[in-house]
Amino acid sequence: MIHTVRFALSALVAVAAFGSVALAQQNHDVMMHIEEVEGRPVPMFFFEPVGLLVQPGDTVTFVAASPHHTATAYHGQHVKTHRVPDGVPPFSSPVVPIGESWSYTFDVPGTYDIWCGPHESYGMAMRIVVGEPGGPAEEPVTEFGPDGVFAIAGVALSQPELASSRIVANGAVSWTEIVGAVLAAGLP
Ligand SMILES: [Cu+2]
Repeated sequence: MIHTVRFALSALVAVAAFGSVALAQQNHDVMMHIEEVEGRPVPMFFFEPVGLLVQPGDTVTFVAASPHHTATAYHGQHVKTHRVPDGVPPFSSPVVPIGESWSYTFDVPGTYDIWCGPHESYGMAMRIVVGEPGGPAEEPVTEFGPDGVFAIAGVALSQPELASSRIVANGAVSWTEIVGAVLAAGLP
């Protein structure tokens, strides 16, 4: 009997502790989309939202609403321009099949630029601000080659709508806010 009561109490404490953690640390969904564009042979590949503010300790779940995307840090160890805060490991999802998802917890404050392995050259990149802006992703994109922010991805991340101060002010930036500029820049 005493044992049962102790068990019930410890379960209650565990629920209380989990509850407070769940309140403090939020989860955010980012969808990974493919969408046909009228009059164009190649569809758009994009993250929605394309700009997102989270707090340190928050988790972002990248949901593959369409096939074969990744969420990959612009990190020097990926042989790319380094555009995540110092001390952040070279994280990457595997290729996420349609209907599945991959989650990453952002602990280090600063600005993170992220690309999709298969679709970077089509403009599939996004920016996440963790807490407050900072780090190398605050610098303008200057390298648009394969080792930089490749092709249309560099165009997407250079849009003024994706300025980290604006991401902080708005909480999120939709792909619809930059799609016109991205298409105009020469998406196939
Ligand atoms: Cu993709």
